[in-house]
Amino acid sequence: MRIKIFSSDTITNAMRQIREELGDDAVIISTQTDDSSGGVRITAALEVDDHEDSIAEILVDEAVDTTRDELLQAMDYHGVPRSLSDPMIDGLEGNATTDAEAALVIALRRRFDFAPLSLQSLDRPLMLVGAPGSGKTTSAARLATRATVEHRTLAVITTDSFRAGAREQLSAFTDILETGLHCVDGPDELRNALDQASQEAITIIDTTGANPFNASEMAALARLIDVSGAEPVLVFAAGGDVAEAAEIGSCFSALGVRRMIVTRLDIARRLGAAIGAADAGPLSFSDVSFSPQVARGMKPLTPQALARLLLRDPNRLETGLPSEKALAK
Ligand SMILES: Nc1nc2c(ncn2[C@@H]2O[C@H](COP(=O)(O)OP(=O)(O)OP(=O)(O)O)[C@@H](O)[C@H]2O)c(=O)[nH]1
Ligand SMILES: [Mg+2]
Repeated sequence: MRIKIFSSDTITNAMRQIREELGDDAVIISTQTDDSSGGVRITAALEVDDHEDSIAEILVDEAVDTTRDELLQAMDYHGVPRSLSDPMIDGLEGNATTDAEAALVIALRRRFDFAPLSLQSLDRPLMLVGAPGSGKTTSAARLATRATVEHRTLAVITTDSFRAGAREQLSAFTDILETGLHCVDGPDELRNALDQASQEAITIIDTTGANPFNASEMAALARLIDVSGAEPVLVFAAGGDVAEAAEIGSCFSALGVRRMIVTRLDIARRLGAAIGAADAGPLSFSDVSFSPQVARGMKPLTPQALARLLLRDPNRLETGLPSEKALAK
């Protein structure tokens, strides 16, 4: 029940105020003459069920629209095209929540798969593939470290006989891990190296960077995937153009890639490209790295973590620009 007192010079004016404010359902409880002003004081009441109203508000109201706006704003910041963010967020109807993070977790789970690289569940070698410089060798070193920490037998192979210093880059880590590095040149040597590796070993294969838009490089990579029977995992550097990333995701998906490690989260502020690549593949999100240091490792990317990354307030992220104080020094 809402009760309110209306004062006016005439009954007609007071009644008009009551109708405007409380509507036609208002009931008049009392009418009094106001001795001090010579006008009238009318006490009116409106029967409302506050309890039901509060539930109705929680179910569907502007608060939910605000959540939708907040999510769209975050997706816009990351450069996620509306053709992707609109259906993701529209699909939330019926899951109305005022908690943006919880809502985004629901939307992300619906649209994407999350499949962390758990060494326990591997039933075939892992082959790290991707564009030049995306972080394949560093990811191979991180996975090798993870296998060593988990006391697993390890076999590390590189097919990168192309780039100067590529073998040395990886052997610097395999030496520390006290495991050998098998360097192979071409599909036949790869097949032989795999035949010699222990069946129990976690086998990690590093590859030469492949330009996704170069047919002969992709054909050579397809052949390596084919002879090895390995699971090809895309290593994708966060940041960059969203449309380009979607094409990269599709090109590697055509070779049988189904999941993706996202590197350089520390360098990229916008995650639209990673989202676009995953969506176009489609590719599942597996792990992420966020440091040039191998020792920092990789972490599984959960829907909750991705939601939190997408909802970070851009105004509170470090810019890397020197502060006035630092410049004054
Ligand atoms: N800041 C940052 N740097 C990274 C990350 N992951 C890898 N890097 C750096 O990125 C550079 C390239 O990494 P690599 O692992 O050599 O990349 P790659 O895909 O093997 O390169 P190619 O073999 O030449 O195709 C190196 O300097 C790494 O230290 C990351 O998560 N954050
Ligand atoms: Mg490399």
